[in-house]
Amino acid sequence: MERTYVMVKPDGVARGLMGEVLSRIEKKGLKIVGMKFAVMEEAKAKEHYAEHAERPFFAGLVEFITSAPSLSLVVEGGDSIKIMRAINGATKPAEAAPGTIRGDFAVDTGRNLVHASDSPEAAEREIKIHFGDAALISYPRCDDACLYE
Ligand code: IDP
Repeated sequence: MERTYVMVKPDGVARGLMGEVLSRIEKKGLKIVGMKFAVMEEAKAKEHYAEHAERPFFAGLVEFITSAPSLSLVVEGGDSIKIMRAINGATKPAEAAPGTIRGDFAVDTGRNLVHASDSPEAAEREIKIHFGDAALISYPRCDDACLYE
């Protein structure tokens, strides 16, 4: 089973959308196997967004991500990386389709509520940054048998 890293960013927490995001993930049939509610350390935020270090929005992004609590998740399931990107919607909320989290609840790119890894390499890297060696807990769900062929 594939695993991906998902974050409800500080704007999502502040707007009371943690439950909405968790609910969409669970209803889709993906399994939450790791969860951490914390104010992200600056070093972790910089490492997480390292690919954007030279972009003009980098400093503001790191400042925002570390300004208040966020919810880190590890989500497991078939094709979970692609599926989570689809659930979140396009990076720019104006381009995010209705029915996606960003399409339904966000307006500004800098306040787009959620993150999800964009590749298997990114998922592995991001899970390591945010969960380290912490045990991830897989468990049976009673609908497992109906979700997969
Ligand atoms: P993603 O979050 O959909 O993977 P990325 O292009 O990797 O999108 O950008 C990471 C995050 O950086 C975005 O989710 C958004 O919060 C922020 N970001 C990207 N582009 C801009 C911008 O032009 N202005 C402000 N923030 C931006």
